[in-house]
Amino acid sequence: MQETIERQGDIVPVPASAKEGTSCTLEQYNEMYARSVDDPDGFWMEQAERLDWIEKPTKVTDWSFDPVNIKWFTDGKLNICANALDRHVAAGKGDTVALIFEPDSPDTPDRKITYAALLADVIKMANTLKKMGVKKGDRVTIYMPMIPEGAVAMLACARIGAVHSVVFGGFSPDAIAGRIEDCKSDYVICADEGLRGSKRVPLKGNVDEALKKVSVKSVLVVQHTGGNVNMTEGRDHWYHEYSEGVDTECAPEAMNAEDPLFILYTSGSTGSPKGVVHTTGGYAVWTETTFRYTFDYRPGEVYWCTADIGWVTGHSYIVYGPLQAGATALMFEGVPNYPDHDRFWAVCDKHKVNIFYTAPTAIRALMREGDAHVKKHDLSSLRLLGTVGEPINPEAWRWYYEHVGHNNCPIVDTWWQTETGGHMITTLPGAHAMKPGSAGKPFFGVCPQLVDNDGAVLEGATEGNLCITRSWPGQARTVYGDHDRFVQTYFANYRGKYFTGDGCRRDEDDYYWITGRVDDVINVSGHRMGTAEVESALVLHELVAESAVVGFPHDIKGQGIYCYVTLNAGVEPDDELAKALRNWVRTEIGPIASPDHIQFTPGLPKTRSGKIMRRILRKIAENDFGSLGDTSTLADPSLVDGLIEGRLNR
Ligand code: 6R9
Repeated sequence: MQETIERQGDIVPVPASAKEGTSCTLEQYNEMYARSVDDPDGFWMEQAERLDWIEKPTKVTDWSFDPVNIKWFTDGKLNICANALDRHVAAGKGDTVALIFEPDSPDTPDRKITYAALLADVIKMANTLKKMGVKKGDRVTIYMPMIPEGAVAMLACARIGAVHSVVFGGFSPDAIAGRIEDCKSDYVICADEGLRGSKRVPLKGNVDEALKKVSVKSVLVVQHTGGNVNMTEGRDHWYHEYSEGVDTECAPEAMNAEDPLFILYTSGSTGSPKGVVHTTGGYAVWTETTFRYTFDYRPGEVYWCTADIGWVTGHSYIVYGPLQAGATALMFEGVPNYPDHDRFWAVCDKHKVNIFYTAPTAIRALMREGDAHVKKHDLSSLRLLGTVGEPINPEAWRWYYEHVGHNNCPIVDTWWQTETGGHMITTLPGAHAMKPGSAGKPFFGVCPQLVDNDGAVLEGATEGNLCITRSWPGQARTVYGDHDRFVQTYFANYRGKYFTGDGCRRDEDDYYWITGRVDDVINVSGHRMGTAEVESALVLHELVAESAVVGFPHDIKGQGIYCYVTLNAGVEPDDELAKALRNWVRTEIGPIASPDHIQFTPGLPKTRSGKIMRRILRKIAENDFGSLGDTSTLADPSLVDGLIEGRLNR
């Protein structure tokens, strides 16, 4: 029966349906949160007990933010793949469906893979990797579409102690090459092609291109579409052939809690993407615990996270979180608008999805298509909704709540980052009233703090830079090969604290509202992008002298990419060149980095010491000309009028 929710101003109370049978009421949250900060050792040991340890840790917390040295469960040994699969099979849950695979086309049959079958698949892949020469500690690059074999590849690496580095299937050959080179990976797992909205993505072709720049020992190719690909003798192996006859047993490697599990590249405000390193024990406990409490998962439920395994959300909340919790997770290969704009809802209806987790950009795009697409399908199975990746505007929140969640599904707005491994700030469905647009409350063990630009701590209802003052189990430990960069990026701005790079407001009820990045990182459709990366790609073009890239508000994407470009002397700008530059960035980085606007300018506004005044460029891109602030320190203040004129012309 549909519940009517009484709205109290901006507060939406916990729906009665969410209180029933919840694993965490408000009283429990308060009690557990207090314990998690008063007695972290006891609290986290208790959470860790849900997992199988090969050697139980005797030590829980062991960290410092000054100097930076982060360790959890230091003397414990475990294998996360065994916790995701073997543990459930041993407990008699082998017949429970682990993954439901919904292919790109609704006409292609779906697949349901039980825990026992998934374990067999992972063992086969693990032994194939061993046959290829992969050893504990080796880095393996995974470049796969959203098919179960992507998850199988990750779990197989984890099983044998290899460190995976998943590269999102939308990234370019250059981006793959850079990541292979940075982590010195000798092995690649890819598919022949991917499918997205009936279009084929040449995954193996892109790997071949990348391998013209860097070399690896072997490439394992999973046959998916059956499309034509080139195989290099001696280097490339078809998975279905090479795996023939491998052993059907493979004991999971005993990993130290602090052995690296994976590297995932993410954008920062400067330089090339950083290889964020997560280790085994803390990450395992963090993803299992956050999955369990944030989604209040109940046995038998179908859970669907629409992220790609190439992002951290896919790592933590398609693969490691749900599988360690023994859940049934849906994996979708396609896109929200193929064959039509109702695909998400058709899939929810078809598989009777109970928990649905997606990004605000997708909600906004689908909202724009109208309610009819939602109404066509029976969404009564939905019990809980979630969002991640960027702030959600209250209008999109309300639409999601009313039209998708039929006014009785709690929405969890989960704030977290690649570096945090899992959820950090979110309401818990059975415990907290919701405020549309606010992520809510800190998760167990998370101690947020707001500081001003000088690092002074701000108390009460206020707004500032979001820091976290204590370590949590799922925290990233380092940047691959560059610990100093890790320290400089996250711990140098405010000594002794982890700085998130986000701005945040805390209201009178101690709810947290993320306001967006305060550094030169932009968030395009929930994807993090360093403006510096787009700038470096642009200046690689032979006609470009200089560029400055900023974000601007975009109705669907949240933020769009605005590029100011100065051409070499004598080169005349025109629309053709703008188009060429757009394509150039797409090929250099990938389609997610496509510029929305290119504005040519004879020069960039700089201070006399040569620093680009980004504040001014941001305001102009936002069409906010009234508050440009002080422009008198510019070397050439007259440039600004030309920039405004250029903006008005587009
Ligand atoms: C999980 C993920 C992290 C950045 C983060 C913040 C933004 C993520 C958010 C959110 C507001 C939320 N972000 N979740 N902002 N509300 N619920 O997205 O990781 O790709 O590393 O991005 O995304 O700005 O700093 P990642």
